[in-house]
Amino acid sequence: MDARDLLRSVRMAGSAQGRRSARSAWRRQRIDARDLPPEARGGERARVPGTALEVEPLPGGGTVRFARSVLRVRVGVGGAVFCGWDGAEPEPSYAVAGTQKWGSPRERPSGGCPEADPRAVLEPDPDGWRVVSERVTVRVSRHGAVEIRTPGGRLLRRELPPRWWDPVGAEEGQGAARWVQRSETPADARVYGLGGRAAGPRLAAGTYRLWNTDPGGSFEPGDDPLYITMPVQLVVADEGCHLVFHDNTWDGRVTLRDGEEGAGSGHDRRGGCEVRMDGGPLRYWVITGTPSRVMAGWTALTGRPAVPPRWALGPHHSRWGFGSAQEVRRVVAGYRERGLPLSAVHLDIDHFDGHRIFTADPVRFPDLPGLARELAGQGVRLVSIVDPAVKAEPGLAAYDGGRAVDAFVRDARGQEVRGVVWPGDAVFPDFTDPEVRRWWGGLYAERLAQGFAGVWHDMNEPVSFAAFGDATLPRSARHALDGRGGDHREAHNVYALGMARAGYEGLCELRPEQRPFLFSRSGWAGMQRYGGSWSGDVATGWAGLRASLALVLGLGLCGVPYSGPDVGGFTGSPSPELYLRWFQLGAYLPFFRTHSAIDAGRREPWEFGEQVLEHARAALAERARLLPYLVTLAHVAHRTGAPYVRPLWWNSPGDRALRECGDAFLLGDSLLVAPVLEPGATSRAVRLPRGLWYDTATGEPHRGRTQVLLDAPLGRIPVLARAGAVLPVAGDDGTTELEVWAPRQGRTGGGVVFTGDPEGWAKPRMERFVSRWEDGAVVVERDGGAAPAYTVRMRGAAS
Ligand code: NBV
Repeated sequence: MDARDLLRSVRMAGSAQGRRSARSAWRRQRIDARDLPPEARGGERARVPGTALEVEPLPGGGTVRFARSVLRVRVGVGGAVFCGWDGAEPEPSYAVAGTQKWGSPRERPSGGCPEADPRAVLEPDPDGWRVVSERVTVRVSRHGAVEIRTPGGRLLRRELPPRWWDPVGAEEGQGAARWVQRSETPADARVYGLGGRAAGPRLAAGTYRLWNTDPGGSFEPGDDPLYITMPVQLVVADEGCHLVFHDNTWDGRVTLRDGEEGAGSGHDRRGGCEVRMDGGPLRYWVITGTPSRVMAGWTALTGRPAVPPRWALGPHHSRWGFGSAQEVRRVVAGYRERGLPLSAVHLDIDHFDGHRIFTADPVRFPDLPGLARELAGQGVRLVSIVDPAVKAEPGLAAYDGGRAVDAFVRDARGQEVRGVVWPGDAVFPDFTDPEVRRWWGGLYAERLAQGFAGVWHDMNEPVSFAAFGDATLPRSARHALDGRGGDHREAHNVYALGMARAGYEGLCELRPEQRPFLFSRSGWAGMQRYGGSWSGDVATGWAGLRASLALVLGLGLCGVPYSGPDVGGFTGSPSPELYLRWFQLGAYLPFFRTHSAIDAGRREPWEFGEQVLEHARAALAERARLLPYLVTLAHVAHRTGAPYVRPLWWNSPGDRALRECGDAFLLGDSLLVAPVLEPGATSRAVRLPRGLWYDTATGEPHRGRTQVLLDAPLGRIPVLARAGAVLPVAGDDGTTELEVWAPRQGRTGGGVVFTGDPEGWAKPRMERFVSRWEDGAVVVERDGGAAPAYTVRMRGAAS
């Protein structure tokens, strides 16, 4: 027990819940001591592949047999490289599940693992072997180093021979070996990703744990890991970009080391990465190319991001502790009376009956369907929190129903694992069991009947309160793992992914005509197939504001483009200025929601004085104006994997200064947003990517590749538009118009517009527009020459 644990247990000891948490923590420790295999660190033998003995060419590459292991290299059509050691294959995998086809929700995800590229074959090379394909060259040395090179031969990544520690007595490659894989990247490489990291988006040198964790209370940039960890890294370097994904769900650590350039001396020190896993297969994918190609490849492999219903791109208001339907009505009326748009209200755990999921408090929320109808009449949807833990209480429908299908996680001796969460003693559905997922998905019928339009998954790391130690299930707890069987060490990180799948598929089944709205606190690679995420309990403060953006950017680069923070922060009371700056940032992020803890201050825009209210009103109006653009970005993300919110280097990965930028972002192709993340600022500097950019407030043009100082009065944050951009916006009467920013003289520009079914599955319409100069004027036309069917608003000076 460390000091933090001790404090936690002392704090908890005073309450009944605290005593339960203490008991639960002891129970967890006892079960693990009894059922986990002994950690024989030191007793195990270390193993390296040894020298190559023979090769076998196979589709997409081949197999190299070493003295003490075997490596399969397989290049897929499209260029994704798979490397699997010790017989590891691409599937089964929780991440690789293929793209969701647009159309009927009944159409199950298909594809996933790409076909082997028939033209890519393993051939001898002076140092070993190589596989040459159109997009990438893979070289395998005689000792098991693997190099990933561009077709032109530039080195993107070198994976050194791995090392395993086989459990004593296990055959080589047959036991749950720990392993480590070191690699080198170019000296100038910068790394992004690894899930949701508060200190990002660029990941500084250091060690990052891969174990989904509720930090407890609230978090700041120094807290790591958080709710979503993923072994996905996007690496950006002058030589080119690549994504590497170690497809392994176990607990692990990634250590990054920055490279150093020898100032032309030729003595560069390469960047380094070490992946250390506690078990599970040693297999990884590498996808190379431009950032947009890489994200397209990644989401082709793990699934395209779900498109939220249109209303989910509007403003949401949430609070833990509305306390009653009356209070919900009061807040909604507050928005209405002030003429502020509101799309959805979220009900947290306090609307349940005694914190029991799939129930409603009969006194404080006596008629949820009625409330939902009333709000729907005002254009406001209701969203429900859903926690995975079920109160262990006979007579409770979710508990009895779960027991009937043997849904709950058991220990190695077959006893139901008891934890403690909000309702008290609780049990946990095993979402790695397909039958359990089906049963759980069916429970959402109750939420739909109560009138909820969407769901919010919380506490699914999963959390079981503990007075000390890891606040989750015992590591020895058993899971189905989709028929393979295993324990929580392997299932923990995909627990929330399975819950998301269960919820998503349940909603598709129950309400087939509508796209589900689902977002989840925890998750893993591939979670975008089912929905989005949010920051979790970000601490109220300027550091928390900065972390909010880091999380959205980082998750986007892991393939999860729909997310956003608790605007105003989860805890305490923000100053009016902090609240406003958070609100202004949130208005440009995909998921725009105010939310706070039960004991935190208010978050309604009118609670911070007249001036803040007026500025928040302007931010809401701009959000509403940009709604057609956000809808377009949601479809673009679904088609291509490109996140709505992108780092400034997205189109200029060679611009090294941009790689360090964590305080500005691109919203799609057309806009650059430079939020204010510091107190007292009325202007801010930003380095612009190449091209020409207009300040949307003043129309002033700014050259790219320079640093500019922009006005950022309290009333707005700087937003720039790319010269040539064509983007859809809502006109004053609500119809879609095209906003066109003049291209540079003699240049062209353009943009894409998606329109379509706001809530259903009908295929959207896509139109491409081109902007150019003709006889001293800017013209815009549809690809193919037709005039646009929209009103066109020209912006930006000719330059
Ligand atoms: O359900 C209560 C909260 C929720 O408001 C928050 O958004 C989640 O991140 N929840 C965590 C559980 C307890 C937090 C202390």
